[in-house]
This record gives sequence, C-alpha cells and structure tokens, in this order.
Amino acid sequence: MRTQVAIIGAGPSGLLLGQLLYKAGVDAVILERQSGDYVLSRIRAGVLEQVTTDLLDEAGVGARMHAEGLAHTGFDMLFQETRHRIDLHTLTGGKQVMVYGQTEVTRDLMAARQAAGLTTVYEARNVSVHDFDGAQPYVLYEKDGQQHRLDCDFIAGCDGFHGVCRASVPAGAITEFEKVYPFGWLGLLADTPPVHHELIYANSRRGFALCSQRSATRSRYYLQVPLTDKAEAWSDDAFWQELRLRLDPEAREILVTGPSLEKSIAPLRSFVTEPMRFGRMFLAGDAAHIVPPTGAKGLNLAATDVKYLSTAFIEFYLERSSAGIDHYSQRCLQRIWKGERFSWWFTSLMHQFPGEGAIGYKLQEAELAYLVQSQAASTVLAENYVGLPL
Ligand code: RFL
Ligand code: PHB
Repeated sequence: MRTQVAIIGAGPSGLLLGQLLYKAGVDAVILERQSGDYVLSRIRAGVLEQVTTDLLDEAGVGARMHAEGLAHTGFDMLFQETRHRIDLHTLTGGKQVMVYGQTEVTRDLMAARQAAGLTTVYEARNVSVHDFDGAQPYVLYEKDGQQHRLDCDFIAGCDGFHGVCRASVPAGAITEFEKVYPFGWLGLLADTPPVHHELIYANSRRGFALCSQRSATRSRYYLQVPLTDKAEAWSDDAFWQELRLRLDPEAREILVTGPSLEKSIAPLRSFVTEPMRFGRMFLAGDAAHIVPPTGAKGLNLAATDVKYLSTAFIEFYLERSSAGIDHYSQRCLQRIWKGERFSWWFTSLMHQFPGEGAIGYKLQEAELAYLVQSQAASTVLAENYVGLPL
C-alpha cells in the first residue's frame, strides 16, 4: 500500500490530522494499535479552547459539538471553604471555553472518516517506522497475523506518550525534558447532575479536587491521590465521601452521588521532546509532550500541533513549499512551552505536595487570595485558561 502521509495513532491528533488532510485533498492512512471501541472507552479531556473548536469546525466535524457542548464563561476557584468565580468572559474580552468530552470529539472524527470512506487500520500490531531520515520512509505492521508495508512521503507520529514513533528516534537526535509529580488523579464518571453549572477547581488541605461535567446529567470528578493508590481499591462511597470533604459547605450539601460508570487513576507529568521533526517523521500531540491535566491543555496543544502540521503538509503538496515543514518544530514548541509553564504553575498552586508542610499551604493560600483579589492576576489565569492566540 502507498499513501502520502502515514499517520500512526487514531486518537484525537491522528484523526484530526487525517480529516484536515482529507479536506485539502492530501491522502493519508491511519494505523491504530487498539480497536475503535477501545479508543472510545478512554475517558480523558473535557475542556476545549476556542482554537480547538475553530479547528473542529474547519475539519467539518463541529456540528454536534455546537449542539451538545456546553459553553462556559467562567469557573470557580475553591480554597479555605470559599468559592471565587473567575469570569473568563469579562477578563479576556469575551472569550469562553467549550465543555465537550474528548470521547465525543473522537466519535465525531471517526464518523466523518468512516463516512468519507477513508482507510483506518485498527488493531494494527507491531507497527514499526523505517527510513524516515531518507527520502522514502515506510511503515511495517501486522494485521490478522499478516505483515503489511505502507510506503509514504511522510510519517506523522500521533501515537501518544507510549507510542512507537518517538521511541524509534536515535537517542542522540532527541532531548527529553521531564518532571513527574508525586501524585495522580483518580477520576470518576457518573450519570448524576453536576454539582455546579461551571467547573470547580478546589485546593483543600486534604488534596486537590475538580468538579467537571460532560452534560446536564453526566458528571466527571477528580481527586488528587497518592501514586500508590489503585482505582479498584476506591469504592464509589469512599470517592464521594472524600470529594465531599474537599468541597465547600454548599457544594457538599447539594452533591448528588450515584454509581460510577468509570473510575481510573492517571499519573501527572510534564514532558517535552525537542525537536518534533526527524527528517520525514513528525511528532504531534501526546507523542511529543504531556502536561498535567490541571490546566486542561493537553488536547488543545495536540490540536494546535495538528493545525501547524496539516498546514505544513498542505503547503508542501499544493504550493510546493517546505517552509511549514521546516518551521513545524519551532512553531509548535513556542506554544507548547507556554502551555507547559501554565499547567505546571496551576498544578503547583492547587495540589498538596508531600513534605511541603504548613508553610506550603500558607504560601498557596496567600497566592490564591492574591489571584482572586487582583484583576491583573485573575487576568493572567483567565488568559492562559481560554488559550493563548496562535
Ligand atoms: P492519544 O489520545 O494518547 O492517542 C494516541 C493513539 O495512538 C495509539 N498508539 C498506537 N497506534 C499504533 N501503533 C502504536 N505503536 C501505537 N502506540 C499508541 C493509541 O492506542 C492511541 O489511540 O494521543 P493524542 O491523539 O495526541 O491526544 C492527546 C490527548 O489524548 C491528551 O492530551 C488529553 O486527553 C489530555 N487531557 C486533557 N486535555 C485537554 O486539552 N483538556 C482537558 O480537560 C484534559 N483533561 C487529559 C485530561 C488527560 C487525562 N489523562 C487520562 C491523562 C484529563 C485526564 C484525566
Ligand atoms: C475533564 O472534564 O475531564 C477535565 C476538565 C478540566 C480539567 C481537566 C479535566 O482541567
């Protein structure tokens, strides 16, 4: 088989890239290790920046998001048992975010790809990437016990943090920057009405908590937990009880609990790869960088990588220009480091760090008080949360 762009990974990065290329008439094949159902079963991001919603519109997959997504013009910061609203709309001159689950974004992209009759090979095993430092790269994979070869002009590594593309780059050609946080997030999804119509980010002395949502009847909650905890060891009752203890009296009172649909623990990490281009192979999304989820930036950074990468490929094929390709890594990394900085800062402010002790809380509480009292400080938070301009 031959294609122009071989995309490894059918998460949101790979699917969005495939859709944008298809719209421009560039041919791509996607190889995905898992089944489509498995990809849809992973519960992840919930908050989309306008840059991302614009891109989904450009890809022609925004209709259901506009119909079912929830536009949010603010969120609450909770500390010392009191909530303070960050008015995104006022602080940023009219911007907002969209609460629409990554699962739904993925579902919409999968449906569009299927409707267009484009090739996605699910359950492609032992994918390996070859000769990307030369002019004729290719990909090998197994499907149903048979080996296949996919020849291409370019390889797009959209295969997430544990993918094969970054791992195939020779050690001397890549620099990795990493920070692993000493805790994880235990997430719970439930068909219960959200405790509040907007998100609540809570700094409690018991640890961070986040009240998010997927719709008016589906909630998503997170608790900071030690890395040694196992999701199976957390009963639903234990989760709800701990969440209540981290909320303010009003939220504690009105929180509606119910059986969990999903419960899982995600470790928190800051990670960046430089560069993001290796000859004819390009990394995009979680394959190249990870942020702790506190700032809701992961999927949004992935979407902007894909915007730059699709533009670069389209310029290459339609205008015979390699300028976009040559600048891809640098353009992405400028934006990524700003997202990394914000996510690290917001994580540091909102979580309890083992060993920090009483002075740790006191300093956080002073910064939080300043943040909600100073319009300048609130504006910095709001501006980063809604997303920096491209
Ligand atoms: P993905 O989603 O990991 O997809 C990669 C795909 O590649 C496949 N793959 C392979 N395929 C073939 N061969 C191989 N060798 C392969 N190895 C891997 C995988 O099966 C998979 O299907 O990466 P992508 O597409 O770059 O998307 C990135 C996002 O998933 C991620 O950044 C976000 O989920 C992060 N994130 C959030 N981002 C936001 O913008 N807003 C949020 O509110 C937000 N909340 C979150 C989050 C991530 C979380 N977790 C679980 C880490 C909340 C959480 C809890
Ligand atoms: C989510 O709804 O999953 C979510 C929302 C905001 C975040 C992280 C995750 O910062």
